[in-house]
Parts: sequence; C-alpha cells; structure tokens
Amino acid sequence: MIHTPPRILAIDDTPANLLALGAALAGEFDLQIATSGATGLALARESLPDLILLDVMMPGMDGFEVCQRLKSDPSTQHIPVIFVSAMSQPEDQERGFALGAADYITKPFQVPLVLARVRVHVRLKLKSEALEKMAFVDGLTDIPNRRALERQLEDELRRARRGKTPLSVLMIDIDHFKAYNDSCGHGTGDICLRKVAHELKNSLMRPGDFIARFGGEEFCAVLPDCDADGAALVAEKMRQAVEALHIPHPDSAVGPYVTISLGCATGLLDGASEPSSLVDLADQALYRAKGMGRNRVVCHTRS
Ligand code: GH3
Ligand code: MG
Ligand code: MG
Repeated sequence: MIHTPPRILAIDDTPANLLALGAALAGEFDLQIATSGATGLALARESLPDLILLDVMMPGMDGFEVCQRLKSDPSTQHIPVIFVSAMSQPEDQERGFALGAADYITKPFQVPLVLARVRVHVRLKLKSEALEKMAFVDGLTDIPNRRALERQLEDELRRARRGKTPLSVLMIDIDHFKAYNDSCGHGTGDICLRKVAHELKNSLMRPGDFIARFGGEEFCAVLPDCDADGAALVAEKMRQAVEALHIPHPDSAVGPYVTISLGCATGLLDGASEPSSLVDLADQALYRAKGMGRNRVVCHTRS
C-alpha cells in the first residue's frame, strides 16, 4: 500500500546529496534518509518505503549489493529503486537495471529531473498495486477471488508439509440461491452475497485464516494449522452466523432465512494431498450436506 504522503527513502553516504534531495522532495513526500548501505537496507525492511533513491559508491555495502538484497527479499522486492550515482558509464547503468532498478540517474543530478522521475515511479507503483488488487480481489464482495485462493492454497500446503501441520479447507455454498434470485431479484441477490461474504470473513478467528469467493454463490476457506475438529467448529460457527443474519428467503425449503451448507476436508500429513484434491474432498462433503437436507456441516472422513 502506498503511504500518504508517499514515503521515499534516500540512501547516500554524502550528506550534501541528501540535503539537496531533501530540499526537493520535502513537502510532497515523507522523506527518510540513511547514510550507509546497511542502515538503509534495515530501514527499508522496517518502513517499507514506496520508492528508494540509492547511491552506488558507499563504503561497506555498496548500492548494487543493497539493491540485490532488496530484490531478493519478498517483502521489499516490489519497491522501485532509482540509482543516483556518479558512476555514469553505460556498463554501470546496465548493471543497475540488471539488478532490477526502475531507473538510473547520474550525478551531478538536476533536482527537477529527480523529482519528475520520482513522481513517475510512485505513480507507476500506485497503478500496479491497483491492478494487483483487481486481479486478486472479487469485485462484488471485496474478498479474495479464486485466483488468490489458488495462490494461497499452494503456499499453505507447502507450509503445512514443511511444518507437518494439518491444513483444512471448507467449501461453502448458499442454499437455494437460485430461488432467492428468482423471488427477490438479482440485485437483492448481489446484496445477499456481499452480506454472507462479510459474515464468513468475520467468522474467521486466526490471522492466517483465509476466505475467498470461489465463484457464483460458493466460497472457500483455507485454515492453516487446523485439524478436522477445529475445521468443523469454524464451519459450524459460520453456519450459525449466516443463519443469524436473518436474511428473509421467501422460497427456501430449509426455512425462512438464507442458510449455507458446508463441506470440510483436512489435509493428510503424508505429503500426498494436492491443493485441488483437498478442495475436491471438501466439495464432495458439501455435496453430501446438500443431500442430507442443507443448512449443515459435513466433514470428509477418510475411509
Ligand atoms: P443449492 O441449495 O443446491 O446450492 O441450490 P442453488 O439454487 O443455490 O444452486 P444453483 O447452483 O442451482 O444456483 C446458484 C445460483 O446462484 C444461480 C445464480 O443465479 C446465482 N448466482 C451466481 N452468481 C451470482 C451473482 O454474482 N449474483 C447473484 N445475484 N446471483 C448469482
Ligand atoms: Mg452452487
Ligand atoms: Mg447454492
């Protein structure tokens, strides 16, 4: 997320350079400074600036190394880096770009040009963050979408295998939602989807828990380090929470309000489970919940 005002970190061992940059950037940006590569790197990791202006020649850790370290750390690799350096040979500039720099400005620099380039790269970062959000967030409910779910599942499965911890998946489906749309209208259906999504999200208790819209009126939750009993508890909590919203459903065979059915599956610890198979098992359990009358939780049990 971009800070307001955008946060710029300038790393340079020459105070005069920092003073000149400071004068140019102050007012429009929140400027942080560091006078060595090592302190700059530490500050970048801690404060996650929106852009870094980086000198190359510094005693100790030079700018190239700082850049390389920033780009190999997932928490800082998206921060645009602009080299500001007296090393003006094409090979130097090429090396900077090869390390992942967004731009390369040679010293002595002209303040208005530095300012212009900083503005361009901050604007680009803002745009790419907005695109990233659009690509991974469901537009209707504002919770993660299926693409985000797939990414999350892969990460969590890897983590579960490494840590030999259980991983649970819940598949969640609104009961008789076609009939709800038919009797209340699609617009009201959309509002209902938003309310249910919000309630499901609020039912999650741990910071690592994750919920996405799987598609249509289906949702999928990923619960790291959660065994089958824990998954059943979360699922039942969700079921009750949605029922307690008391959203009138004029045409449900289940009851007067909108309800959900849930299927749970918990990952095996033998490394054999794939993300898709966990989702499939949860989906099969959900199917059984539907067959047993809906508005209930069914857990997959290993036979
Ligand atoms: P079941 O209890 O067996 O799940 O029955 P159902 O009617 O909920 O299931 P079905 O899959 O037959 O219908 C799902 C309905 O969800 C059909 C579609 O109109 C509705 N739906 C899917 N996406 C959206 C959406 O984005 N907005 C709205 N309003 N409705 C949607
Ligand atoms: Mg469905
Ligand atoms: Mg349904």
